[in-house]
Amino acid sequence: MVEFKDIKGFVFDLDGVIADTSVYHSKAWHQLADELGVQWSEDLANNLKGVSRMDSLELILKTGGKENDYTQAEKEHYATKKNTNYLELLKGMDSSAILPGISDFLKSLEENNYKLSLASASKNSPLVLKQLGLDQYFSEKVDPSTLKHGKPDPEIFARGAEVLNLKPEECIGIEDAKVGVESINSAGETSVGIGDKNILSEADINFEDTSELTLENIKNAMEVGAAND
Ligand code: B16
Ligand code: MG
Repeated sequence: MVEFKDIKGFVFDLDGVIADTSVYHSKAWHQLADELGVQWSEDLANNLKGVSRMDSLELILKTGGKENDYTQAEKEHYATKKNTNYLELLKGMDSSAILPGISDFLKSLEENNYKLSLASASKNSPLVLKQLGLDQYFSEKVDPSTLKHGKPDPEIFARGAEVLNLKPEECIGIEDAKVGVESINSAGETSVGIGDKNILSEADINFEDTSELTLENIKNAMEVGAAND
């Protein structure tokens, strides 16, 4: 594992890492799955994390064996419908949706002169950051509409390092989704997975929730990782 002293930047996922918005995404997809007659499950909800809007719809249709039942125009209609529901759920969201420990962690990164960027698959991320009052931390964002491939492809996290003018090995990527951890790893960055260790087993470092996300904990985990190399 890379040494902690060589880390210069942090590349953040948004939904499920910075904010509690993955529950809103899930709720909006669940509503749509019911409408389409596709059985909802916890596995499906987990598999949708970090996946782009259109790819999420495709995955839902495939799960229900309905992948050939709709035209492109109909799929676009349903994707837009999910987004309208999601935006409705976001109304009224404020800084109380920031996940535990995140505000302090961002402050400590700024105080210690780390560079920060955002690698969210969500086209709504600028709006969400504004609503949370955190946009001042993320002047550098990867625009997901400019990407050729979604997570687990390395493209989004590789770009997250590029926008900071850093090499991938100088960056730590933070994710709550399995596909996100895979994207960080294949981009050549150190991965921190937030959530279920069994699902995020490929992460270099795992924390159960965001309250464990501190520079001290990351430093310790990297030292343990290096000792085990
Ligand atoms: P939107 P992240 C991802 O954001 C979400 O995890 C995923 O559920 C959502 O479908 C995707 O963004 C696209 O979001 O429809 O708002 O463009 O986890 O990469 O921050
Ligand atoms: Mg996420």
